[in-house]
Amino acid sequence: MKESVCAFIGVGANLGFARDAVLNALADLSDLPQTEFLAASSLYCSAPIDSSGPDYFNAVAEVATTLAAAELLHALFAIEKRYGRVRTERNAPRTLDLDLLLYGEEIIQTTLLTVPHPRLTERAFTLVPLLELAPDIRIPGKGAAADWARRCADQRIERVDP
Ligand code: PH2
Ligand code: MG
Ligand code: MG
Repeated sequence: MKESVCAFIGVGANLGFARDAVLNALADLSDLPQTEFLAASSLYCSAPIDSSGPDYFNAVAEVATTLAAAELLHALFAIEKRYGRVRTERNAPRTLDLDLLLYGEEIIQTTLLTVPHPRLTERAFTLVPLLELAPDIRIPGKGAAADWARRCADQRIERVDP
C-alpha cells in the first residue's frame, strides 16, 4: 500500500461569512478521499497582508494523505469553488483560500504547484497556526519555521474563539 504523507493546508477567508467558511472548510477537509484529518489549529483573525478588505480568518490543518500533491491541490480547488471562490487578481479578497503549505519533506516546483508554499516563511497568518500544530517543524530548504515566525512579529494576528 502507498505510504501516506503528512501535509499542512492553510485556510483563509475575508469576504462574506468568512469565519463560517474557514470553520466549515476545516470540516470539509476531513471528507477528502484517501486522507485522514489529523488536527486543526485554533482559529485566528489577522490583518490583510499584501491584500485588502476586512481582517482575515485563518487556520491551518494537518492531514495524512495518499493523494499525490497535485491531486490534493485539485481537491482543494474543488472545495474553494463550492464556497464561491472567484479567482481575480492575485491576493484579492476571497471567500475561501486553501493553500497547500507543506507536503511531507518534498520540494515541488511545477507550473501548477510550488511547495513549500512560496510565501509561507513571510506570513504570520500561516506560520503561527502551523507552529501551534508542529512547534519544531522545519520548512524544507528553508530551516526552522519558528525562526521565520520571529521575523513576522510585526504582523497583527490574534487567536479568536471559533
Ligand atoms: N491571504 C492572502 C493574502 N493576504 N492576509 C491574511 N491576513 N490572511 C490571508 O489568508 C491572506 C492574506 C493570499 O492568499
Ligand atoms: Mg493564499
Ligand atoms: Mg491559494
